[in-house]
Amino acid sequence: MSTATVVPLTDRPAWKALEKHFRDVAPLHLRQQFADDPQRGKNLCAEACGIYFDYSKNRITAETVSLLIQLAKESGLAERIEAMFTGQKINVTERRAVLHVALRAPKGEKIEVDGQDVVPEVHEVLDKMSKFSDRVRSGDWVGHTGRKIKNVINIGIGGSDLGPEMAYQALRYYSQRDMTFRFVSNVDGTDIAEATRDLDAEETLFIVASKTFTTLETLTNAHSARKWLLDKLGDEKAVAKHFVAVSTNAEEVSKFGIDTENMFGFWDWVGGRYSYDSAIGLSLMIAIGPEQFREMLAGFHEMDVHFRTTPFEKNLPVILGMLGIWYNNFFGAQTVAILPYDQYLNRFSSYLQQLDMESDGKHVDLDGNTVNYQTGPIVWGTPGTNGQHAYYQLIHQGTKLIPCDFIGFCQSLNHVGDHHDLLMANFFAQTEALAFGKTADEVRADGVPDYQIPHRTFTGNHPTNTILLDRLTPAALGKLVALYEHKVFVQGTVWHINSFDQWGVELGKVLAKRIIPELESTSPPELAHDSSTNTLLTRYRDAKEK
Ligand code: G6Q
Repeated sequence: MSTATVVPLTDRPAWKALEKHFRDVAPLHLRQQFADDPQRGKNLCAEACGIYFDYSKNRITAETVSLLIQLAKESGLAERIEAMFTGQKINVTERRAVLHVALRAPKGEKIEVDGQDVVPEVHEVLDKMSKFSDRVRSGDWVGHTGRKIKNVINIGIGGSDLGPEMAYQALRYYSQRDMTFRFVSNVDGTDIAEATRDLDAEETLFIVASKTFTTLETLTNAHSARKWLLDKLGDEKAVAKHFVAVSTNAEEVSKFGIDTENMFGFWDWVGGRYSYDSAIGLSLMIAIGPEQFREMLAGFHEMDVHFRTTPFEKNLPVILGMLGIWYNNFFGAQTVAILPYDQYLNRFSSYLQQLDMESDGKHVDLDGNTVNYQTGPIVWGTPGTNGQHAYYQLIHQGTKLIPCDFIGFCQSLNHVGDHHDLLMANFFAQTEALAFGKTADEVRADGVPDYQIPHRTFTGNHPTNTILLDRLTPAALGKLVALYEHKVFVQGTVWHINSFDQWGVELGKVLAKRIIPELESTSPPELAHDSSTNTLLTRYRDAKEK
């Protein structure tokens, strides 16, 4: 797709209009805006796919929204959406299509890459995963000594770890409870040691999940897992029953000793951080079963259709993405907090951190020019209410502007006393307090002594989005993840960057290689780094020998 036709971001008419408009809107207070328009809380809302999205507590007016939508249009967003959904090679630096949406396309839909429909292949792999998952869950697939598999350990890192782990945690309620699922990613030996120490090798299945099957951390962990297994079972043949792989690299899988019959494939048009709904989600499928996995895919697909077909004014990923642009590029906000009020979503912010920061953490545009505006924000957060007793202080009373996404559910999956009402009372109270604050007069009226008044005053006017769903189901998770995937895409499109490469990650994959022999060799080569690195390496080598 040609990228040359897009006007540079800061020259687009809507951008210029937004710069001017910002000067009018920045001084407005949400307290006043809600007082002026009693219907604001109903007007600045959108609802689709079972997601109620209230964006009224943002520092915007109706005009802001229409200018942001105008900017999305001037950025060629409609064309880019079509380019992605029709398999054009929009990942220009790797010359690849970007088709995570094909992973959840229903049978019969046609999506072509280089003239070939990829949807049948997607379903072939899904069917193979389903058969395998059913066999493991039912006890038909047994370990080398004939015992049922009770433990599944996914070995992967980055996109091959964060997605499956986040989704397993999120959907744990729906998982097979007599099985144990663990996720090993860190090359720190502690990770694999702790994951295996209390498990019986005869009942343990390892899934080695690596798109390239060359990633140092994953292969090191996989080899250590293999050794652990063989030490316990003492027979090379055991590997076939206790190891399967998820990869695009059959040759390396087979070199490792895994029968490629037990390999689940995917494709170069699936980016690591967009891959947990492919075979990379095999551990999740074993946990929740094929049927619920497919329900999750249907949820993803519903959001895909919404994103592709809904006018921007009502389009959830578009509105969410453009509000992010408003704070990032006009208010100068550096970060976004993702605050799910659901314990099952305890890994959701970390997952989104990779999705967003690896995708839009770029400083050159699609044409290779250094950008003269801010791109991807720092994404962080933890589940509520824990954060309230930790860092919310800074959000309420610090000097930084931190836009927050509050995510909550009307129904709890675990009915324990009145916990859910208490949780959600906090959820609603926080966005209210952040928006409206507490004036000095209000504080004084509470009888607070004068010397404390400035300290106990809350300026308010802190922007939040509220994303409210009925219940955390597999489909709901799919919708939420797709919402954020597309939000990231919307922003990447406006910034005119490639959201689908990750050269910064590739750098990490080669950097350590030079140092490994310097640490491990018995006759190490002379150190030729800078004086800091040389001294640190020498200190490490000396201390290690002691
Ligand atoms: C994701 C990144 C990165 C990748 C890991 C693991 O988009 O590319 O996080 O997923 O580096 O790579 P492999 O799956 O190839 O082991």
